[in-house]
Amino acid sequence: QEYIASHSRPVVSYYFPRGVGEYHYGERHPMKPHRLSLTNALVLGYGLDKQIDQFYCPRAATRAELEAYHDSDYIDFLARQVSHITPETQNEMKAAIDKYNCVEDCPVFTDMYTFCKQYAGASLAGARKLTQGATDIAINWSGGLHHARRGEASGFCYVNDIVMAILELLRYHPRVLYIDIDIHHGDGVELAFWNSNRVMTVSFHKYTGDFFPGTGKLDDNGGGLLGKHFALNVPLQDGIDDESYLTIFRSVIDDTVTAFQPASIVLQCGADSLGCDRLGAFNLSIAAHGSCVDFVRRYDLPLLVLGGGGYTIHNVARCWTHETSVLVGRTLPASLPRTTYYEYFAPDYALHPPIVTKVENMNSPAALQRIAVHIKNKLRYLQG
Ligand code: V1S
Ligand code: CA
Ligand code: ZN
Repeated sequence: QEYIASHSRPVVSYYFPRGVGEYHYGERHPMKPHRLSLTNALVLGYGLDKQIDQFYCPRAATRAELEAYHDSDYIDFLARQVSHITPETQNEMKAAIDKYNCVEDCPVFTDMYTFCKQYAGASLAGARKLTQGATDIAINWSGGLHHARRGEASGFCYVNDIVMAILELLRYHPRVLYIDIDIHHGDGVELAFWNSNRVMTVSFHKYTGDFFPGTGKLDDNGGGLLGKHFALNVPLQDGIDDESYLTIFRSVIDDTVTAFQPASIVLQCGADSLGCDRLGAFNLSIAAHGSCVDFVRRYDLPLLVLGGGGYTIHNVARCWTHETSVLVGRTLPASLPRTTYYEYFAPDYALHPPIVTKVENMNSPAALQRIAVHIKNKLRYLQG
């Protein structure tokens, strides 16, 4: 009996704020919260809720919780956008909207403040369960909005739930490792902990002059008195395939965990690194994206798993459903269950649709090997 208990599977908790899939950034905007409804429908359709130990509808974050990271004048601004914005009120607010970067990429939309408090509340709830030892793995697919700054919105992100969750973990854990597999650089999280030796940030991303947000070069490694060497960046080129990505991911993460010895891990699973993404240009399959999640899970450390980008929404839902199954240790049937959104998954209705290669792999094995070795050498600074 005892033997079985000590080898029992991890406790997995899942956080889905009520109605979080019903917000709209705007008709032409690529960020579609509706993908969260598709994901949740597939998770329930597959019956994964029966394997998940705790299925929560978390409360919204409070203003005080948001202010643990964000400037109060910025939160004031977000809070004032509660009612429907008319052209007249938007005109009056124009200066503030510009100041807080709530234009184009980050439009003002109906109930955006409630949306922010919901996704941030879910990440915080997960972090708290982890620090209480009440769960081993916490999943919030509505979180992972890694670009938000202390005092302004950036890249579809208004409040930085990741920074808030890491600050909560740091109350109990001496060191937290942040891993980011979204195709974009995790700049907001890197910036928040740039001067810290208690948070190591590692982002894998497309890095070319004009790709958003334009930061994250190999030699950006943290700063200040304490933070130097505690940020890692893995700049990649278009078209990276499963084998190349998994090789560099496993090498960098294994070296980082050995050198940094984190007490917990936060994993941002942006699904815009999949092939066929509307904004991305990598070539990963859902299986390979999920293998990254599985690789991190195997360290058996308290783990907070978050969403992020992902703009071909039928694949985002497939990906995060598959990853939920990886985290609970179950293999799913290849055919998708019938849900309200079944028609989104035409024509194959499969969990792992064939990925049509659109972009050539511009990452040579030699270039990737050089990056891996370079990072291995950087991690030597952490020892001793
Ligand atoms: N790539 C890209 C892209 N597309 C858009 C966009 C398109 C239509 C719209 F109606 C509104 C926005 N913006 C961008 C990027 C921002 C990408 C953010 C990724 C977020 C994440 O996945 O990492 C996490 C959730 N913005 C830009 O490239 C900036 C511009 C330079 C070009 C687009 N215009 C709208 C603003 C300026
Ligand atoms: Ca990234
Ligand atoms: Zn992204």
